[in-house]
Amino acid sequence: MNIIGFEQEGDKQLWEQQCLPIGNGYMGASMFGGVRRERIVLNEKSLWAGGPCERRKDYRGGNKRGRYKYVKEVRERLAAGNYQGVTELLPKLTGGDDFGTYLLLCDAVLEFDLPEGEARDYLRSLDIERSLYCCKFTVGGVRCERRAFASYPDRVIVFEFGADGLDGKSGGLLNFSLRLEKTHRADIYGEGDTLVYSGEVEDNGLRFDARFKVSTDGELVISEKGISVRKANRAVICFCAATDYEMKYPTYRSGTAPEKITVPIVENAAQKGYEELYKAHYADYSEIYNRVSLRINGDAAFMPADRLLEEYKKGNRAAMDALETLYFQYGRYLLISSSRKGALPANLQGVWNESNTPPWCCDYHTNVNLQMNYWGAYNTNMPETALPLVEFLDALREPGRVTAKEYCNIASDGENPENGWVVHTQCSPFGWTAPGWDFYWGWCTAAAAWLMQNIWEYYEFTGDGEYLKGKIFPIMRESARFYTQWLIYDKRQDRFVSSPTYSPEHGPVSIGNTYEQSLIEQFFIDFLKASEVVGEQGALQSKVREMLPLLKPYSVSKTGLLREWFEEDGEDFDRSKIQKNHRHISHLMGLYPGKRINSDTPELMRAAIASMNDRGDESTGWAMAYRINLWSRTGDGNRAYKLLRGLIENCTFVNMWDVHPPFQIDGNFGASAGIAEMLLQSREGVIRLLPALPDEWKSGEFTGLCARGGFTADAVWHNGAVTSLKVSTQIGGECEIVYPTADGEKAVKVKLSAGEERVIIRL
Ligand code: FUC
Repeated sequence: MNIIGFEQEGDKQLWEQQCLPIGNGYMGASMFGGVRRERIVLNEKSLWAGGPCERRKDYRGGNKRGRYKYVKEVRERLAAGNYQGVTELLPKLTGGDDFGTYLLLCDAVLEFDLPEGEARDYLRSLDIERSLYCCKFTVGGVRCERRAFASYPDRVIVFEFGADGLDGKSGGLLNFSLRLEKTHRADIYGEGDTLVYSGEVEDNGLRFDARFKVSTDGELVISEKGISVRKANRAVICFCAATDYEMKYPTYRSGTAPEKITVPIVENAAQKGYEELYKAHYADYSEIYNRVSLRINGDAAFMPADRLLEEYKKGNRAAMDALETLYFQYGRYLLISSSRKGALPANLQGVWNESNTPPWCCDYHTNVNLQMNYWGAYNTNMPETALPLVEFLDALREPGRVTAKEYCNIASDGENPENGWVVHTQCSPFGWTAPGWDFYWGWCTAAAAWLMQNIWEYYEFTGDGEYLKGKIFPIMRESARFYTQWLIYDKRQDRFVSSPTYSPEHGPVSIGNTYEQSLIEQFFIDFLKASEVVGEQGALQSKVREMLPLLKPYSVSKTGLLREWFEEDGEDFDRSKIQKNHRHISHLMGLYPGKRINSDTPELMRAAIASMNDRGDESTGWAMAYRINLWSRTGDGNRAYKLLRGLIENCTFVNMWDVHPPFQIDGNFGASAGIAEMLLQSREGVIRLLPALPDEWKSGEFTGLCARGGFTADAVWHNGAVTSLKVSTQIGGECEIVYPTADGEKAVKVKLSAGEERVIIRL
């Protein structure tokens, strides 16, 4: 099933629960679908407060000067075992509080004049296969149909409104007005057939321009009050918004008036018209979306989303199959809709946001969330959705160098212009890379190492060596320079450590916690592989090779758990700061998304499983999604399924958005990636089919899931056994495929040339 639909009007105040989102990476619209009154929340992804501007001439991305002195002192005290003694210094290891926030563009409020009476046959739906929103109903002899989609190729959001007489004769029944609410400081005026909303963000003077260009067969009046359409059958509004933001340090301004972008876009779109625009949108969207299909057990009939969720909770199997496949594809829909090349990456809410004070500033959180947003990009066959992340990280290098200098004394200069960059727990489009304004959530030196995993995997899945060499590798190389200088040798622990460290977001301050050490270790492993691919060997690679075995991230506690803190079993260790069942489960990075803990490391795997049991199966949205992936990697499909079920039952709104609370989109993305991980995993040239299949998924089929090495698999299964299997590749290569059959596990080795596909089991 691929439709999220409602048969009743929802409460328009309950944005995070009721809206249906459409987007094209640059912009988003949240649709509520009212009969007489419609609220549309509009967003433009670069519309942020904060950053450099006239009134913040001294903006430095949150970086305070010369903080490395305190870091040095903290390191020395920690190394001497004086853990208590660092508390007074930690407030020095923080950034400023001039972070800024993602903003709402505005609300569009529409009022429709319709005959009296109750609306009938109401259906508001989001068809994620067609990437099309629709709201239709009849009232007092009038059939209304309103559609909307967000086109990436034409960079517009298109709204279509129609009204027809049920008698087939009467016309001119479409009468409505549109006005803007919750606007920023702006001029709002009519310009011919276009409503213009043009202004600037009060905080930083960021200029924006938004245009609603109307085509209608009725009477049209546009003024500063908004749009009025009378006696029409149909009206189409082409909407485009843009700002003068540019992802470029240090000014972050393009110098181009935003109307230079919006005017040609809406003119061009209006010329094309609805049908042609939709055709181009569908071609673009479906080319990505249709690469992957999934069916679990039988085919599912449509059920309204609220009922679907209710039936799910009751354990209705058909509803569960339907909702699980929907949830999987919805994650893909949301990423295609919120992360496309040319725009900023998906933030904590993708691109959708109804507030000027959204939770956590609706930012780029990098201690888990931004990474999780992109977990499904590769295995669910949409690598191009990750390109905005690569661009974003590339652009973070310059401001990240300032943080490296001020906090770590790792300076870039004329001789060493790319000597190391870093980012901590959060960042903004204005290159805010400093630690947060409180050490206990804000300090996270391994965030960049983790992000490197996200972009290295672009190569692992696509095999695009040119892109690796030209774009990804330079970012990785500069990170490698950073970490080789940041790590220090700790005599007592006999290893190279990151110090100080703080395991997100609980526990005491420590040296070389498992989170940091394991993320840096995975990064070093990946960096050496990347160096081989691009053919670069030198002093940096030698240094990484030398440090790698001395990172020693993992150890097992007295009670058989994977240690989150190296010092965990020591007498002085402050256990009071540990929160049992904490949502972050940061010591398991090596199990997922990393690859160091696996079936070839049984002792670590046992400890990891014990740790997951210790942490428990109840958590907040994204943390549930994380656990699905973790359990998948252990091969325990039933446990992964239990987490998926928990996520859907307890952490999902009726519009299928993930609840932290509040709404946070990483849980949607993480769960979608996790479902793929239950069906296919790949590591070191081995592809495993159905590695974590739950008992409930008796039969099913998928097409287009991706494996490392550039392979794609299609499979059908019955009673846990693969009954049909095809593998293909665009780039050619060798792999081993392991799959369950009715007579046990089978493994075959295949060697394919570029563009080849091989049927391994025919139906
Ligand atoms: C992580 C979580 C918080 C929140 C934030 C956006 O740091 O620990 O709870 O989800 O991201």
